[in-house]
Amino acid sequence: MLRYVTTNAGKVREAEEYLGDGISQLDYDYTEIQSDDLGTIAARGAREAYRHAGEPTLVDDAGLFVRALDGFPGPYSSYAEDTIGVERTWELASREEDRGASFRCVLAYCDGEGFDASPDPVDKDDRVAAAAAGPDADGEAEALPVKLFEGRVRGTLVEPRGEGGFGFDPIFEHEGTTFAEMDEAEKNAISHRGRALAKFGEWYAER
Ligand code: ITT
Ligand code: NA
Repeated sequence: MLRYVTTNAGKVREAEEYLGDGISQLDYDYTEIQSDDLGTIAARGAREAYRHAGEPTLVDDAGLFVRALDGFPGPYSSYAEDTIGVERTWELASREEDRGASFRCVLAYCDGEGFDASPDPVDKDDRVAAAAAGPDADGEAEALPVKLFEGRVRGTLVEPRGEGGFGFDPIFEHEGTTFAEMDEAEKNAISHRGRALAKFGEWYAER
């Protein structure tokens, strides 16, 4: 059974909507290293979770990148939500003329096996993600292979609207609708996580 490693129930609902009952949540709080790169954080987490669970693991590291704030909070989004919260993140962004932002999600898969030399990465996101999957230096004799899948979506930050979704969804508008105003299927069809899940699903079906 593939384990979706997260403490966040909102992520699990979206992954289940996408991947069906082929997955189950592993509520495991892996060590989130400090890095400005989601792929590095997710790769480390996937290795740690695999060693912990002994089953194939998929770790999901995501963040909100605000253009006018040079990408803040980015990899520190969870910390930003826990400290200043969604409303005050919006207040910060609302002082800027440029309200552009993106959500990014990196999925890291580890099952203890190696991967065939992969064909050329699909796009630049995947090349960036592939580079981040390199060996780590966490003291293990050998770094387990990890495969990364990335998805991004652009949007505009707005005053909070909507009751659905989770996290920063109420302030993230895409083509006139906030992510919190969409149901799971609508959000998955365009979201960072949906795009990463689509790439993963295609690859996993072949494995
Ligand atoms: P895990 O690490 O246990 O998976 P988390 O919620 O801490 O749970 P992240 O570190 O990836 O996960 O999350 C970064 C932050 O971004 C966190 O505050 C999330 O609520 C938020 N976030 C992630 N995906 C989101 C999405 O699709 N919509 C809105 N906010 C999202
Ligand atoms: Na986290």
